[in-house]
Amino acid sequence: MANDGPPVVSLRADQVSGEATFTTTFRAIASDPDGNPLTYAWSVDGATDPSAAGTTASVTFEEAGTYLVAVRVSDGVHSASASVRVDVRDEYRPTDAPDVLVIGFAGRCGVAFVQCMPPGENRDYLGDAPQPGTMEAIAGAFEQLGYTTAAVDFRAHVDDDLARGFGYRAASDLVEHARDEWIRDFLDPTRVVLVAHSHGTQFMSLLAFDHPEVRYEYGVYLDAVCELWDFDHVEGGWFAARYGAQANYPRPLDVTGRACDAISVPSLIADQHIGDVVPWNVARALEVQSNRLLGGVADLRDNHRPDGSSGAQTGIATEFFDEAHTTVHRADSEAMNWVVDMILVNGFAVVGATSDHSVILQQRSTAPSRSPAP
Ligand SMILES: [Ca+2]
Ligand SMILES: [Ca+2]
Ligand SMILES: [Ca+2]
Repeated sequence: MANDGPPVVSLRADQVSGEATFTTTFRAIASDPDGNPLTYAWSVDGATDPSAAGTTASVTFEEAGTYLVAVRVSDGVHSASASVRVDVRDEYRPTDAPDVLVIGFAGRCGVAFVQCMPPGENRDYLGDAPQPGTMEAIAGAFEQLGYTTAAVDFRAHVDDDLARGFGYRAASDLVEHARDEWIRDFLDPTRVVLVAHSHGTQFMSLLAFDHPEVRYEYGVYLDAVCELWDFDHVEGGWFAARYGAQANYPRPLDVTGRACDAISVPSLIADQHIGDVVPWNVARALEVQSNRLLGGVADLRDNHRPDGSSGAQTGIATEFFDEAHTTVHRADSEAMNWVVDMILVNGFAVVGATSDHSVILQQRSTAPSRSPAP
């Protein structure tokens, strides 16, 4: 068979621009004046795509950028090429990322759960159902507002325990994953909400201080207490020995893991518990304080911002005179009903706003009835 002339080729694509992730099918339309049999070689930005060898190729675009998809057709002697430019945007988070990520920290066992040896046996009880059902109640509030949610709860402990749940390190990893994959600079970032009970509030606050690059829509402080914290985490360097590399973190804890007199706040004489200082990247705090009168443990300090401001600057605080430390985190408590109600009333502030003082925050001493989503 004669082979005097080169082949001719043109390239068609069913999509040449769009939001990642998407897959485009490319189709080479080729002919040869001599009728020679043709072979096809495909490339993306000059790199050969070995998975495509025929007249069509499928390419999946996962990252933003401009790509040149080319096909080279050969009749064995001569060849011809054609290419198509593909423009890929990535302005929106992946479709499998939730609207709202709720991160919870349980408190110390031995108070809410008596049959254990704290802190080693602390466990992630906030996700237990039906009681206390804390995570489900918070996530349910956002679902009632029409958002998809993912809720993950952690124990008041640095490290993971297969039997008792994940600890602070895993929560930090989760925040970094959300930041890199679900938030980034997307126009519809996943919103992050924090909730913690008792000792867990120190870890929750630590997480927010540790990741100032992440915005947290709410911090729900359910009776933040520090009693026995030093006994658990400081004496003997127990916390420090397990934390490691603390000098690399901008956290307010000192090297011994002291959380309960860690932050100096202007206008307050005593150094504050980190669980009583709401960092600026937590948009709104919902602070619950339990019954102080009937004995036992309670949050005795109102929350402040790092500059000493309080009140509407932080969000809202309410004391529940009828409820104890061991019940304020239960889904059926007056306190949790109030928390859910505040979320339903206020929803989210506008993304990108650095501060928002327009929220509806009412001081209440008793729980309101549930109101429907606005
Ligand atoms: Ca030819
Ligand atoms: Ca995307
Ligand atoms: Ca407090």
